[in-house]
Amino acid sequence: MTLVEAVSLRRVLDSRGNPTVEADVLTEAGGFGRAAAPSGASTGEFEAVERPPSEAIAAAREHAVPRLVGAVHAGNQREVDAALHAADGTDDFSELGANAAVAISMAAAKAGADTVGLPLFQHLGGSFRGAQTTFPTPLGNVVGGGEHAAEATAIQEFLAAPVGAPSVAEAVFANAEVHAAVADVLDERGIAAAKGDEGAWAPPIDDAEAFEVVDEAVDRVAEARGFEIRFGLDVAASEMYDADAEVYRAGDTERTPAEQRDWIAGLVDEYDLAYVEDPLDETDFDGFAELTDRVGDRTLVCGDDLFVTNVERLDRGIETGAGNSILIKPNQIGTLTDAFDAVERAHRAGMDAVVSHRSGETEDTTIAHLAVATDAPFVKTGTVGGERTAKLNELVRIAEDAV
Ligand code: 2PG
Ligand code: MG
Repeated sequence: MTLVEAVSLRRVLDSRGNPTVEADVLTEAGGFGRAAAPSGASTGEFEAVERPPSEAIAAAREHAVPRLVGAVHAGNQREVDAALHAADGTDDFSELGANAAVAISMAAAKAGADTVGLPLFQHLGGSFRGAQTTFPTPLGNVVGGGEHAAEATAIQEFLAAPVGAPSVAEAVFANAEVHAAVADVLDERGIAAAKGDEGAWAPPIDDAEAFEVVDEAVDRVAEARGFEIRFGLDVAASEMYDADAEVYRAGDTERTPAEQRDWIAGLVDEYDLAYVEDPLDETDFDGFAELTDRVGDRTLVCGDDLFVTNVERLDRGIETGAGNSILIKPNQIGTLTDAFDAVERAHRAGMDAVVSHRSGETEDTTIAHLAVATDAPFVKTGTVGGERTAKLNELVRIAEDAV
Protein backbone atom coordinates (compact mmCIF):
# COMPACT_ATOMS: atom_id res chain seq x y z
CA MET A 1 0.00 0.00 0.00
CA THR A 2 2.82 2.38 0.84
CA LEU A 3 4.96 1.35 -2.14
CA VAL A 4 6.69 4.45 -3.45
CA GLU A 5 5.21 5.45 -6.78
CA ALA A 6 7.00 8.72 -7.44
CA VAL A 7 9.69 10.94 -5.96
CA SER A 8 10.21 14.48 -7.18
CA LEU A 9 12.77 17.04 -6.10
CA ARG A 10 13.06 20.78 -6.48
CA ARG A 11 14.94 23.79 -5.15
CA VAL A 12 13.02 26.05 -2.76
CA LEU A 13 14.07 28.96 -0.56
CA ASP A 14 15.16 28.60 3.04
CA SER A 15 14.80 31.26 5.74
CA ARG A 16 18.16 32.82 4.87
CA GLY A 17 17.09 33.15 1.25
CA ASN A 18 19.37 30.33 0.15
CA PRO A 19 18.20 27.50 -2.07
CA THR A 20 17.53 24.17 -0.39
CA VAL A 21 16.19 20.77 -1.44
CA GLU A 22 12.50 19.90 -1.21
CA ALA A 23 11.25 16.38 -1.90
CA ASP A 24 7.78 15.02 -2.66
CA VAL A 25 7.02 11.33 -2.22
CA LEU A 26 3.85 9.73 -3.55
CA THR A 27 2.73 6.22 -2.65
CA GLU A 28 0.82 3.71 -4.74
CA ALA A 29 -2.26 4.19 -2.53
CA GLY A 30 -2.19 7.95 -3.04
CA GLY A 31 -0.36 8.96 0.13
CA PHE A 32 1.66 12.13 -0.17
CA GLY A 33 4.58 13.57 1.77
CA ARG A 34 6.62 16.72 1.28
CA ALA A 35 9.69 17.78 3.24
CA ALA A 36 12.60 20.19 2.87
CA ALA A 37 16.16 20.08 4.14
CA PRO A 38 17.31 22.67 6.68
CA SER A 39 20.85 24.01 6.69
CA GLY A 40 23.33 24.99 9.40
CA ALA A 41 25.71 27.93 9.73
CA SER A 42 27.68 26.72 12.74
CA THR A 43 28.03 23.28 11.19
CA GLY A 44 30.03 20.61 12.98
CA GLU A 45 33.18 19.39 11.28
CA PHE A 46 31.93 15.80 11.46
CA GLU A 47 28.45 16.31 9.98
CA ALA A 48 27.21 14.47 6.91
CA VAL A 49 27.98 16.47 3.79
CA GLU A 50 25.51 18.93 2.30
CA ARG A 51 25.93 19.43 -1.46
CA PRO A 52 24.84 22.48 -3.47
CA PRO A 53 21.08 21.84 -3.94
CA SER A 54 21.15 21.53 -7.74
CA GLU A 55 23.97 18.97 -7.55
CA ALA A 56 22.27 17.07 -4.73
CA ILE A 57 19.03 16.97 -6.74
CA ALA A 58 20.80 15.72 -9.86
CA ALA A 59 22.63 13.04 -7.86
CA ALA A 60 19.42 11.95 -6.12
CA ARG A 61 17.51 11.73 -9.42
CA GLU A 62 20.24 9.60 -10.92
CA HIS A 63 21.10 7.33 -7.99
CA ALA A 64 18.32 7.38 -5.39
CA VAL A 65 15.02 7.75 -7.22
CA PRO A 66 15.46 4.54 -9.27
CA ARG A 67 16.14 2.61 -6.05
CA LEU A 68 12.99 3.99 -4.42
CA VAL A 69 10.24 4.06 -7.05
CA GLY A 70 8.39 0.74 -7.23
CA ALA A 71 11.03 -0.76 -4.95
CA VAL A 72 10.54 0.34 -1.34
CA HIS A 73 7.64 1.12 0.97
CA ALA A 74 7.35 4.62 2.38
CA GLY A 75 5.79 3.07 5.47
CA ASN A 76 8.98 1.14 6.10
CA GLN A 77 11.42 3.86 7.08
CA ARG A 78 14.40 1.54 7.47
CA GLU A 79 13.85 0.22 3.94
CA VAL A 80 13.67 3.75 2.52
CA ASP A 81 16.75 4.93 4.38
CA ALA A 82 18.74 1.80 3.53
CA ALA A 83 18.00 2.51 -0.14
CA LEU A 84 19.29 6.06 0.32
CA HIS A 85 22.51 4.76 1.86
CA ALA A 86 22.91 2.21 -0.92
CA ALA A 87 22.37 4.88 -3.56
CA ASP A 88 24.96 7.09 -1.89
CA GLY A 89 27.63 4.50 -1.21
CA THR A 90 29.73 6.69 1.11
CA ASP A 91 29.68 7.01 4.87
CA ASP A 92 28.90 10.73 4.93
CA PHE A 93 26.34 11.17 2.14
CA SER A 94 28.90 13.08 0.10
CA GLU A 95 27.59 11.51 -3.15
CA LEU A 96 23.86 12.22 -2.79
CA GLY A 97 24.21 15.12 -0.41
CA ALA A 98 22.77 14.82 3.09
CA ASN A 99 20.33 17.57 2.10
CA ALA A 100 18.78 15.46 -0.67
CA ALA A 101 18.85 12.37 1.56
CA VAL A 102 17.13 13.98 4.53
CA ALA A 103 14.47 15.66 2.40
CA ILE A 104 13.57 12.32 0.80
CA SER A 105 13.75 10.46 4.12
CA MET A 106 11.38 12.89 5.83
CA ALA A 107 9.04 13.13 2.84
CA ALA A 108 8.81 9.34 2.72
CA ALA A 109 7.88 9.26 6.43
CA LYS A 110 5.11 11.77 5.79
CA ALA A 111 3.89 9.82 2.75
CA GLY A 112 3.84 6.66 4.84
CA ALA A 113 1.88 8.40 7.59
CA ASP A 114 -0.53 9.91 5.10
CA THR A 115 -1.14 6.57 3.41
CA VAL A 116 -2.16 4.90 6.66
CA GLY A 117 -3.97 7.97 7.95
CA LEU A 118 -1.86 8.61 11.05
CA PRO A 119 -0.35 11.83 12.30
CA LEU A 120 3.39 11.78 11.65
CA PHE A 121 4.41 11.57 15.33
CA GLN A 122 2.31 8.45 15.77
CA HIS A 123 3.56 6.90 12.56
CA LEU A 124 7.11 7.53 13.78
CA GLY A 125 6.35 5.34 16.75
CA GLY A 126 5.84 7.87 19.47
CA SER A 127 2.96 8.46 21.72
CA PHE A 128 2.08 11.87 22.93
CA ARG A 129 0.83 11.22 26.39
CA GLY A 130 -1.01 14.45 26.76
CA ALA A 131 -0.04 14.59 30.43
CA GLN A 132 1.05 17.96 31.63
CA THR A 133 4.69 17.15 32.07
CA THR A 134 5.61 14.95 29.16
CA PHE A 135 5.59 17.28 26.18
CA PRO A 136 8.91 18.52 24.79
CA THR A 137 9.63 21.92 26.30
CA PRO A 138 10.54 24.36 23.53
CA LEU A 139 13.90 26.05 24.03
CA GLY A 140 13.40 29.58 22.70
CA ASN A 141 16.37 31.40 21.25
CA VAL A 142 15.93 34.97 22.52
CA VAL A 143 19.42 36.50 22.29
CA GLY A 144 22.25 35.34 20.10
CA GLY A 145 25.30 36.01 18.04
CA GLY A 146 28.22 33.82 17.07
CA GLU A 147 27.85 32.56 13.53
CA HIS A 148 24.16 33.57 13.50
CA ALA A 149 24.69 37.35 13.69
CA ALA A 150 27.59 39.75 13.29
CA GLU A 151 28.60 42.26 16.01
CA ALA A 152 26.58 40.52 18.72
CA THR A 153 27.29 38.13 21.61
CA ALA A 154 30.07 35.55 21.35
CA ILE A 155 27.76 32.88 22.78
CA GLN A 156 25.59 31.74 19.89
CA GLU A 157 22.27 31.28 21.66
CA PHE A 158 20.59 32.26 24.95
CA LEU A 159 17.61 29.93 25.19
CA ALA A 160 14.51 30.49 27.32
CA ALA A 161 13.46 27.22 28.97
CA PRO A 162 9.92 27.41 30.40
CA VAL A 163 10.32 24.22 32.42
CA GLY A 164 7.34 24.93 34.66
CA ALA A 165 4.86 25.59 31.87
CA PRO A 166 1.66 23.58 32.34
CA SER A 167 1.20 22.94 28.61
CA VAL A 168 2.97 23.16 25.28
CA ALA A 169 0.94 26.21 24.37
CA GLU A 170 1.82 27.99 27.62
CA ALA A 171 5.49 27.24 26.99
CA VAL A 172 5.33 28.49 23.41
CA PHE A 173 3.66 31.75 24.42
CA ALA A 174 6.00 32.21 27.38
CA ASN A 175 9.02 32.02 25.08
CA ALA A 176 7.51 34.63 22.77
CA GLU A 177 6.92 36.82 25.83
CA VAL A 178 10.54 36.42 26.94
CA HIS A 179 11.59 37.43 23.42
CA ALA A 180 9.43 40.57 23.76
CA ALA A 181 10.69 41.22 27.32
CA VAL A 182 14.28 41.09 26.05
CA ALA A 183 13.38 43.85 23.61
CA ASP A 184 11.98 45.90 26.53
CA VAL A 185 15.07 45.39 28.69
CA LEU A 186 17.37 46.30 25.79
CA ASP A 187 15.27 49.37 25.10
CA GLU A 188 15.48 50.43 28.74
CA ARG A 189 19.25 50.18 28.47
CA GLY A 190 19.26 52.23 25.26
CA ILE A 191 20.48 49.32 23.15
CA ALA A 192 19.13 48.88 19.62
CA ALA A 193 19.24 45.34 18.28
CA ALA A 194 18.77 43.60 14.95
CA LYS A 195 17.76 39.95 14.75
CA GLY A 196 19.97 36.97 13.95
CA ASP A 197 19.31 34.04 11.63
CA GLU A 198 16.90 32.35 14.04
CA GLY A 199 14.98 35.48 14.98
CA ALA A 200 16.79 36.00 18.29
CA TRP A 201 17.80 39.52 19.24
CA ALA A 202 21.41 40.17 18.23
CA PRO A 203 22.43 43.16 20.35
CA PRO A 204 25.94 44.66 20.22
CA ILE A 205 26.71 43.65 23.82
CA ASP A 206 29.12 41.22 25.43
CA ASP A 207 28.14 37.88 26.94
CA ALA A 208 28.19 39.22 30.51
CA GLU A 209 25.61 41.90 29.72
CA ALA A 210 23.52 39.43 27.74
CA PHE A 211 23.25 37.24 30.84
CA GLU A 212 21.90 40.22 32.79
CA VAL A 213 19.40 41.06 30.06
CA VAL A 214 18.11 37.52 29.61
CA ASP A 215 17.99 36.88 33.36
CA GLU A 216 15.89 40.02 33.83
CA ALA A 217 13.57 39.19 30.91
CA VAL A 218 13.04 35.64 32.11
CA ASP A 219 12.29 36.84 35.65
CA ARG A 220 9.68 39.29 34.44
CA VAL A 221 7.82 36.71 32.37
CA ALA A 222 8.10 34.01 35.04
CA GLU A 223 6.56 36.37 37.56
CA ALA A 224 3.76 37.42 35.24
CA ARG A 225 3.04 33.85 34.15
CA GLY A 226 3.39 32.29 37.56
CA PHE A 227 5.51 29.31 36.53
CA GLU A 228 9.21 28.53 36.45
CA ILE A 229 11.20 29.70 33.47
CA ARG A 230 14.91 29.00 33.38
CA PHE A 231 17.31 29.52 30.55
CA GLY A 232 20.12 27.73 28.79
CA LEU A 233 22.85 28.26 26.23
CA ASP A 234 24.20 27.02 22.98
CA VAL A 235 27.78 28.19 23.37
CA ALA A 236 28.77 26.72 19.96
CA ALA A 237 32.29 26.76 21.39
CA SER A 238 33.93 25.18 18.33
CA GLU A 239 33.38 28.51 16.61
CA MET A 240 35.30 30.24 19.42
CA TYR A 241 38.17 27.77 19.64
CA ASP A 242 41.57 28.49 18.16
CA ALA A 243 43.14 25.03 18.02
CA ASP A 244 46.65 26.35 17.28
CA ALA A 245 46.69 28.73 20.23
CA GLU A 246 44.55 26.34 22.32
CA VAL A 247 42.33 29.15 23.53
CA TYR A 248 38.65 30.09 23.31
CA ARG A 249 38.08 33.66 22.15
CA ALA A 250 34.94 35.56 23.15
CA GLY A 251 35.20 39.22 22.23
CA ASP A 252 38.37 40.47 23.92
CA THR A 253 38.43 37.60 26.38
CA GLU A 254 40.67 34.57 25.91
CA ARG A 255 40.21 31.40 27.93
CA THR A 256 42.26 28.24 28.11
CA PRO A 257 40.21 25.02 27.96
CA ALA A 258 40.45 24.75 31.78
CA GLU A 259 39.30 28.35 32.16
CA GLN A 260 36.45 27.72 29.72
CA ARG A 261 35.26 24.77 31.82
CA ASP A 262 35.46 26.86 35.01
CA TRP A 263 33.59 29.69 33.31
CA ILE A 264 30.77 27.40 32.18
CA ALA A 265 30.53 25.62 35.53
CA GLY A 266 30.31 29.02 37.23
CA LEU A 267 27.54 30.14 34.86
CA VAL A 268 25.52 26.98 35.49
CA ASP A 269 25.49 27.79 39.19
CA GLU A 270 25.13 31.56 38.98
CA TYR A 271 22.19 31.43 36.58
CA ASP A 272 20.81 27.99 37.39
CA LEU A 273 21.11 27.08 33.72
CA ALA A 274 18.82 24.28 32.61
CA TYR A 275 20.77 23.43 29.47
CA VAL A 276 24.30 23.97 28.11
CA GLU A 277 25.03 22.92 24.54
CA ASP A 278 28.52 22.67 23.06
CA PRO A 279 30.31 24.45 25.90
CA LEU A 280 33.64 23.13 24.56
CA ASP A 281 35.25 22.34 21.22
CA GLU A 282 33.79 19.50 19.11
CA THR A 283 36.93 17.37 19.61
CA ASP A 284 37.20 17.75 23.40
CA PHE A 285 35.56 14.56 24.71
CA ASP A 286 37.68 14.67 27.88
CA GLY A 287 36.75 18.26 28.62
CA PHE A 288 33.06 17.43 28.13
CA ALA A 289 33.49 14.50 30.53
CA GLU A 290 35.08 16.68 33.19
CA LEU A 291 32.40 19.33 32.89
CA THR A 292 29.61 16.73 32.92
CA ASP A 293 31.10 15.33 36.08
CA ARG A 294 30.98 18.76 37.69
CA VAL A 295 27.57 20.03 36.64
CA GLY A 296 25.76 17.12 34.94
CA ASP A 297 23.62 16.46 38.01
CA ARG A 298 21.93 19.86 37.68
CA THR A 299 21.94 20.74 34.00
CA LEU A 300 21.89 19.07 30.62
CA VAL A 301 25.34 19.13 29.03
CA CYS A 302 24.42 18.57 25.40
CA GLY A 303 26.66 17.60 22.48
CA ASP A 304 25.69 19.06 19.11
CA ASP A 305 28.88 19.56 17.07
CA LEU A 306 30.45 17.00 19.43
CA PHE A 307 28.12 14.15 18.41
CA VAL A 308 26.55 15.38 15.12
CA THR A 309 23.68 12.87 15.60
CA ASN A 310 26.22 10.16 14.86
CA VAL A 311 26.04 6.87 16.77
CA GLU A 312 29.79 6.25 16.55
CA ARG A 313 30.62 9.63 18.03
CA LEU A 314 27.89 9.14 20.61
CA ASP A 315 29.41 5.78 21.59
CA ARG A 316 32.70 7.55 22.23
CA GLY A 317 30.84 10.04 24.42
CA ILE A 318 29.11 7.23 26.32
CA GLU A 319 32.45 5.49 26.92
CA THR A 320 34.14 8.63 28.19
CA GLY A 321 31.19 10.19 30.02
CA ALA A 322 31.21 13.20 27.71
CA GLY A 323 27.86 14.97 28.07
CA ASN A 324 24.55 13.71 29.40
CA SER A 325 22.51 14.56 26.33
CA ILE A 326 22.73 14.60 22.54
CA LEU A 327 21.26 17.07 20.10
CA ILE A 328 19.34 15.37 17.28
CA LYS A 329 19.35 17.05 13.88
CA PRO A 330 18.31 14.68 11.09
CA ASN A 331 20.23 16.59 8.43
CA GLN A 332 23.51 16.16 10.35
CA ILE A 333 23.33 12.44 9.67
CA GLY A 334 21.10 12.26 6.57
CA THR A 335 18.14 10.03 7.45
CA LEU A 336 15.41 9.61 10.06
CA THR A 337 16.58 6.05 10.70
CA ASP A 338 20.05 7.24 11.65
CA ALA A 339 18.53 9.94 13.85
CA PHE A 340 16.28 7.38 15.59
CA ASP A 341 19.22 5.06 16.13
CA ALA A 342 21.09 7.88 17.86
CA VAL A 343 18.07 8.62 20.07
CA GLU A 344 17.73 4.98 21.00
CA ARG A 345 21.42 4.58 21.79
CA ALA A 346 21.33 7.70 23.95
CA HIS A 347 18.27 6.50 25.84
CA ARG A 348 19.83 3.12 26.51
CA ALA A 349 22.84 4.89 28.00
CA GLY A 350 20.59 7.01 30.21
CA MET A 351 21.14 10.16 28.19
CA ASP A 352 18.50 12.61 27.01
CA ALA A 353 17.97 13.33 23.32
CA VAL A 354 17.00 16.90 22.43
CA VAL A 355 15.57 17.53 18.95
CA SER A 356 16.63 20.64 17.02
CA HIS A 357 16.06 22.88 14.04
CA ARG A 358 18.93 24.48 12.06
CA SER A 359 19.66 28.15 11.64
CA GLY A 360 18.56 27.91 8.00
CA GLU A 361 15.02 26.50 8.07
CA THR A 362 11.87 26.13 6.01
CA GLU A 363 8.19 25.79 6.94
CA ASP A 364 8.79 22.05 7.37
CA THR A 365 7.42 20.77 10.71
CA THR A 366 8.97 17.30 10.84
CA ILE A 367 11.08 18.08 13.92
CA ALA A 368 7.99 18.90 15.99
CA HIS A 369 6.71 15.38 15.29
CA LEU A 370 10.14 13.88 15.85
CA ALA A 371 10.43 15.54 19.26
CA VAL A 372 7.06 14.18 20.31
CA ALA A 373 7.71 10.74 18.81
CA THR A 374 10.98 10.40 20.71
CA ASP A 375 9.69 11.90 23.96
CA ALA A 376 12.39 14.58 23.89
CA PRO A 377 12.63 16.68 27.06
CA PHE A 378 13.41 19.76 24.97
CA VAL A 379 12.99 20.83 21.37
CA LYS A 380 15.00 23.71 19.89
CA THR A 381 12.78 25.57 17.48
CA GLY A 382 13.51 29.27 17.89
CA THR A 383 10.85 31.64 19.14
CA VAL A 384 9.53 33.94 16.42
CA GLY A 385 9.60 34.05 12.61
CA GLY A 386 7.47 31.94 10.28
CA GLU A 387 9.90 29.08 9.82
CA ARG A 388 10.22 28.84 13.64
CA THR A 389 6.55 29.31 14.52
CA ALA A 390 5.67 26.63 11.96
CA LYS A 391 7.18 24.06 14.34
CA LEU A 392 5.85 25.70 17.50
CA ASN A 393 2.32 25.92 16.16
CA GLU A 394 2.52 22.31 15.05
CA LEU A 395 3.47 21.32 18.61
CA VAL A 396 0.41 23.17 19.87
CA ARG A 397 -1.79 21.29 17.38
CA ILE A 398 -0.24 17.93 18.26
CA ALA A 399 -0.88 18.56 21.95
CA GLU A 400 -4.48 19.48 21.20
CA ASP A 401 -4.97 16.30 19.18
CA ALA A 402 -3.53 14.22 21.98
CA VAL A 403 -5.81 15.44 24.73
C1 2PG B 1 22.96 24.89 16.51
C2 2PG B 1 22.11 25.27 15.34
C3 2PG B 1 20.68 25.52 15.61
P1 2PG B 1 23.23 25.80 13.09
O1 2PG B 1 24.17 25.18 16.56
O2 2PG B 1 22.48 24.21 17.40
O3 2PG B 1 20.44 26.45 16.59
O4 2PG B 1 22.72 26.23 14.57
O5 2PG B 1 22.07 25.28 12.37
O6 2PG B 1 23.79 27.08 12.50
O7 2PG B 1 24.29 24.76 13.29
MG1 MG C 1 24.42 23.97 18.45
